[in-house]
Amino acid sequence: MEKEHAFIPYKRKIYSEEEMLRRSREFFEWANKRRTVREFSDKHVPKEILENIIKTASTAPSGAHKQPWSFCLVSDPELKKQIREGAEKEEHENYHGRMSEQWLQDLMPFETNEIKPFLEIAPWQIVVFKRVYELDNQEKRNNYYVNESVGIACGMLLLAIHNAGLIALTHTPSPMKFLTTILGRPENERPFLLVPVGYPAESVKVPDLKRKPLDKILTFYRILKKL
Ligand code: IYR
Repeated sequence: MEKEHAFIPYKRKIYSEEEMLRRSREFFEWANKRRTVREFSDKHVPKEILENIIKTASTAPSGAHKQPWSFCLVSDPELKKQIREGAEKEEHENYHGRMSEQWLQDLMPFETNEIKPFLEIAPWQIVVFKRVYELDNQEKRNNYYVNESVGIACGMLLLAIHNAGLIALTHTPSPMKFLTTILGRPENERPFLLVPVGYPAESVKVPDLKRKPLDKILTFYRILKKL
């Protein structure tokens, strides 16, 4: 079997433990400031910023380095309107029958409903597609761990948006097939996430959420004592 990639040296800067402690704490404190925001300003954001954010997302690891993602960047008002209409149609069904009582109750603190103005107001929508296989001269070639790979890329996308000083909403209108049709995506792609990006609306508020403390999410395993 032919080797596709040569191996090259990889060196990275090593920090002192003190420096690592400081960097990791500061990075956490900064990441902890990220919030999902549902109200956007229509203020323009230059395209190159979005391109850099998407380039960052595409540095994510992926199964067999297949990079099974496609990002669609939408700013056209007519397309945004079509996407809003498609999403609101599905969400109407969700909020009026498809979602369980328990689900609706769990969503109460977020005050969400089927009306999605942010899909038109935010200057950009990033529509992330996962590529379930590749087409190589009509032949299907497998991608691997597609959900994991695209999920990680989306996490990195959200942090890159936060780093640029912008806000995002991870929106998953369900089902999302209308996005394939509106954006004319090929048969090997499935919609994964819809991410409006922009500045927050003036004096915007977010729910007063608390994140789980470490002892609720982390189980630490000590070295087992030999008998
Ligand atoms: N997709 C719907 C409902 C929704 C579901 C969950 I889980 C959320 O965390 C938020 C919303 C909507 O976007 O309104």
